Amino acid sequence: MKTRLAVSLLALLLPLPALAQNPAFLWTGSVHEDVGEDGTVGSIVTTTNRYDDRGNLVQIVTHWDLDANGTVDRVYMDARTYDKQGNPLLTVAETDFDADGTADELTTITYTNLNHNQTSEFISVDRGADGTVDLTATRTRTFDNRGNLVQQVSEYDSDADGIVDHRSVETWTYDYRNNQMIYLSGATKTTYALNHRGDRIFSI
Ligand SMILES: [Ca+2]
Ligand SMILES: [Ca+2]
Ligand SMILES: [Ca+2]
Repeated sequence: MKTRLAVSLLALLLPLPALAQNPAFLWTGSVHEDVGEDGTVGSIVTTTNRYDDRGNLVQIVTHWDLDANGTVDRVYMDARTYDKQGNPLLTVAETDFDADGTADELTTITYTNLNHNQTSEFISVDRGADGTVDLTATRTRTFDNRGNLVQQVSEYDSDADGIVDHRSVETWTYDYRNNQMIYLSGATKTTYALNHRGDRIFSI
């Protein structure tokens, strides 16, 4: 059930390219998670996405009613800014874990275009929203000439002391002749079959 909720949420949070052709608009959806075998609703998650007149997703607000009693128990909201080309510049997010109106965690993500095929994100998390950053991370992505992600390097400084504590490298290798894509992350290797458009369709 948790997996299904996560997948549904992901679908909600993804920008909607088709609708993004329109001028500024709001899009709201909710997910009802059924946890009981008796069919009772376990939790209700409502997400509202706001787009600007260029079709950029500029705000996400998510409300969790964890016990489905009609009272919101957790709130997440963020604000996103873009450059004129629609490239993301900054996301500022706050989570109010107990929905008392005071944010409990602040996250900022700064996006940088390193060059035409490389982007970088710097993430900082202030737990407790007390003004002291507790965790930072950097994520650098490299794309091929077709715009496919080929490498992602993530570095985590889990105590924000300036020293990286964990680093991971993920790679995606495309073999268009054999319609395959190979994903590598540490000791994990997964091979995917690609369809004629180059989209992954299943793991082999
Ligand atoms: Ca709070
Ligand atoms: Ca803090
Ligand atoms: Ca550290």
